[in-house]
Amino acid sequence: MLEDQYLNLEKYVLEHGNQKGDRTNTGTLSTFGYQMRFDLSEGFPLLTTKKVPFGLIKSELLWFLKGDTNIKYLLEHKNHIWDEWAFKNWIESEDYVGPDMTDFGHRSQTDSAFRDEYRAQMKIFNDNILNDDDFANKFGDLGDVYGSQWRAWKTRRGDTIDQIANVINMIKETPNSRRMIVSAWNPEDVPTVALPPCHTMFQFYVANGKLSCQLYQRSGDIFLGIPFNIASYALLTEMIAKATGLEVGEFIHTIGDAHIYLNHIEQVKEQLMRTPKKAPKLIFKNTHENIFDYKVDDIVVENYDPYPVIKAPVAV
Ligand code: UFP
Repeated sequence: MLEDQYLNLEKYVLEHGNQKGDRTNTGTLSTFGYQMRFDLSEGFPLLTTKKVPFGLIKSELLWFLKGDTNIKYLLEHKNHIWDEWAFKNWIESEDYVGPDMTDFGHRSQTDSAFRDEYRAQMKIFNDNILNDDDFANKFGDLGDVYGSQWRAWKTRRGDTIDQIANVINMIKETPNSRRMIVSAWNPEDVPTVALPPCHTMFQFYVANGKLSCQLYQRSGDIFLGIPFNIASYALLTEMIAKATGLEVGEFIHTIGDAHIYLNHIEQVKEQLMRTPKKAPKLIFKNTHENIFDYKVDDIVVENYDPYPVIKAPVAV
């Protein structure tokens, strides 16, 4: 079963993980250097042992691929994954006149009166982004996040590099190349950005008419983050294989610090009691010659019949 790769990671870290503190003060069980291999010809690795929201994964990936860094596109697709990062820019600006939102991430998890206030301000923020272009330009843009790192990496010379277009060209023209890498990690930015890239770099490999992709992820929240990351990179591999006329090979997921937060342990155990079902199928309803032209409705998963979601707090 495709999904055993992931369930084995959960089991391994539960049994062998080091108890370790972390930036969020939640505490983790953690291991260093772990690899999963998903043979994409067997199906699409969207977990069935709990529901994973493919729609959010898809719109986020298309957003990255467009080189877009403004959350407006995400909000138009009802995707709120990146809201907090943009919201922070707004509440720390002079334009913000609402109630004090300092440390909203922690306070909204522990203080229910504050949570209501926070939700009300977030709603105002989202409405402004969607309805006011000037506001969206000012506060919706996240700067140097994946979209710009992938499609418009800034060079010292003052121009930009489109790493995705370059890697697609290389796959087509020099498929034996060992240099087909996209990097998001910029040491110059790391000290100042809010969240240094978790998916640090990925590399493609072509053999026997099949395209494989390996991701190096520096840090992975096994219960909440990794299921998203697996599906996102599997989708990216499928899209790039389509664009280059290749079959799909493997998605190889290598993780640096792979951790289960201590407040996710019960959820992980609950998930491990479930028997995985057959993996769903990824279907392209429309294909585009240009990978940057895809719309969310062009891609669907079929035969996805997961167990229900298991709720868990996000470490902030
Ligand atoms: N995280 C993921 N996947 C992601 C992402 C974040 O698992 O795609 F953006 C998790 C890993 C870690 C936290 O638990 O978010 C980032 O914290 P840190 O920067 O301290 O590693």
